[in-house]
Amino acid sequence: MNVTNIMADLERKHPGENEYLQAVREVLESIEQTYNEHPEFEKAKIVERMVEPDRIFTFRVTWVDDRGEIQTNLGYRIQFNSAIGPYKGGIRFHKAVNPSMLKFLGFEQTFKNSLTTLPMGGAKGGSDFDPVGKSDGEIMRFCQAFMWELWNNIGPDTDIPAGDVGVGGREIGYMYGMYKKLAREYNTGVLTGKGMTWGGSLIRPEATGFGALYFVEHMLSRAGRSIEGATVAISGFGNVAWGAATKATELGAKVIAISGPDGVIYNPNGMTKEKIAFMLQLRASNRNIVAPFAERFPDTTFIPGKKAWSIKCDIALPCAFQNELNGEDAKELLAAGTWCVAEVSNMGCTPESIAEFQAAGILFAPGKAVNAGGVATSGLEMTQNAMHICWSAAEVDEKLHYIMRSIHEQCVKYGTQPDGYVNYVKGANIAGFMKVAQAMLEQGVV
Ligand code: 2IT
Repeated sequence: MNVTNIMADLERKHPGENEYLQAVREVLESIEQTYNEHPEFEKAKIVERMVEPDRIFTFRVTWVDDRGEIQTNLGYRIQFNSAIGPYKGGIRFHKAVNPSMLKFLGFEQTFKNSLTTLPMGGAKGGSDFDPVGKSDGEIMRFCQAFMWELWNNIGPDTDIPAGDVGVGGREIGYMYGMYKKLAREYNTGVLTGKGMTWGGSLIRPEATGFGALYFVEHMLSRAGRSIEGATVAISGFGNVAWGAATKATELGAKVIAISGPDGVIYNPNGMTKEKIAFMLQLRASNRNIVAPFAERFPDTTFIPGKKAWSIKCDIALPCAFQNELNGEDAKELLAAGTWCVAEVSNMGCTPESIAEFQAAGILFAPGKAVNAGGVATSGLEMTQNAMHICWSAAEVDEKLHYIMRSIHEQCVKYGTQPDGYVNYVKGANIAGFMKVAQAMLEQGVV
């Protein structure tokens, strides 16, 4: 494989799809050496086939807003790779959603799902629908209209969507209601992240954040460090940030920052139960601002226009959006003494920032390893649905622990450099790739 040639070809075919090209380049650079030790991969053109999605559905979603006006959005489902299992991945509702964003996410999902140890292929979907400021009725009508188009292309053994940015339990509920009506079957396993009374898995809402902290614990313990007493800066205040803040606090760390598009909350005394619960209220208010947190808790300060990375911390956890931490932010964190960065958002760090962290020799791990607990617990939800049973929270949490330990071990196995430094980016990419590549090889040219 020649990365330069493959990338030049992709850039020609998909001009301007920057996030997608960024995600592919990172994986190809990581796997190049290992790939070239396997002439059978080269012969089967595994990489050339893997970088393109199997298929993309694009559809119009038309709905009526509260003023009676007709609105039109674009909807997508990208079925990326089904070598090791049915297509699996979230749905993102955000005004900036476009094919490049969903292709990067679907590509990443393929390797992430492979790392989970469970049999799931990669997919992603979404819409440029902007949930900010929408009423509950508008959200419901949009979700219904979205599913009206999508339902025929998904199924418990075909393609299983879930939540992502802008899609939580409420949206999954509305989408499932419409799916059930159209399919005339109670196929619970067609979506994950469901409500607890109708097939949802305990711990799924917490799983992305909890799993991330379990991963961080493994990283730290290997490096001879502990999370207890460490200061943690978290970006975002949504479902993922909430799970991370909850578990970090439970493990004895002090969460000193959360943030939103409007600025950062400096929280020098750390989280309390009330503060963590208020994060959920902020998300549910649908306003996408974090400032009210400081009005509610006088021991905190709102700093407008600033990112979480402006707060001095030991551990930085990007939990919001892709490329939310750039090279300048990385320099600021390093100067302030940050010694561990774990991406919890997908591709939260730019390539420049990752290069900074790795050059400084601090602990850094990529989203596809750190945040895989979310989709892994979706996989456990599918298993419970298929078996028509419900596991206890403790059973699910124990399995999540096992999975995160296994992902960490795979990263260490494939990412340990001759000098002992663990390149978690390389480790995660090679481990995720090997399993998918082997399956594609054995299944022939399809
Ligand atoms: O990025 C992700 O892994 C998710 N949004 C969760 C996907 C899933 O199928 O649970």
